[in-house]
Amino acid sequence: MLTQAIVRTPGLNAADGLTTAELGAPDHARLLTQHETYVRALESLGLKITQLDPLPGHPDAYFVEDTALMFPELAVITRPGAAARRAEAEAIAPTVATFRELARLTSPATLDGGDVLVVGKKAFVGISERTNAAGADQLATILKPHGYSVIPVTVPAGLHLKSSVTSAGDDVLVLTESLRTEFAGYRQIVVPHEEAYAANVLWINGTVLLPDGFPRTLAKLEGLRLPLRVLDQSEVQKMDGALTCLSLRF
Ligand code: CIR
Repeated sequence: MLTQAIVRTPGLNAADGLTTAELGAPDHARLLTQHETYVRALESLGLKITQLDPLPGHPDAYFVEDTALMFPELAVITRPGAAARRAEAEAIAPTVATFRELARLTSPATLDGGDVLVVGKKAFVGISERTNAAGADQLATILKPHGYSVIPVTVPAGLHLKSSVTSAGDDVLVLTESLRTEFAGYRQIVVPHEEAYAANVLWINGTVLLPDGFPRTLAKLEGLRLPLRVLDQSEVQKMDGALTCLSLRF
């Protein structure tokens, strides 16, 4: 059962963040509304919200997922792969430290939280433009005493591993076709090619949140017979962000 979430309000400079999306600049008012709707959705699913202020000079800082990994036993402060985002990790550390003992990744490791998918005691780590093998290795060393194994996975497309695979149940994964083999053994919901963005869903206390505008994925998820909530993520998507990126949940 998840009980807490840490989020950060998008700053006025959110349009200055990193992106490859080519969908235009986000509308700030709409971005704030979408963020607020997201936060209220988490709250309504039982999470107590810790909401941080925008971080001056760091337009991507509301993508808090990339800055820390939350486990029941400890938290890991990451070392984000984009140099422009690196200071975000130390900025969130004092807040995370109020909930968990901290471990830290150090140079030469780079790792974004968006590249880490934890399923039970397995941590799948995407090797991507942001996360390197040293990041996966350091994480494995930190997690080993707690009984987790780290499994590196080459990220096939998109920014992060969780751009292409997320959980929608204890052993249910929503994923793109390209990752089917890596995640053989799990029940799989494969998103259609043209709906690849919808592979990033958020499973919170038995409810699945998914982005608006992906009807074929929605129809497939209805087969899970779990409560579903559809959230408009249009402005977040313009900055290469998705549902999981916007919070740390634990
Ligand atoms: C970036 O490029 O770092 C941000 N504009 C988007 C980060 C999205 N984070 C995530 O998927 N976990």
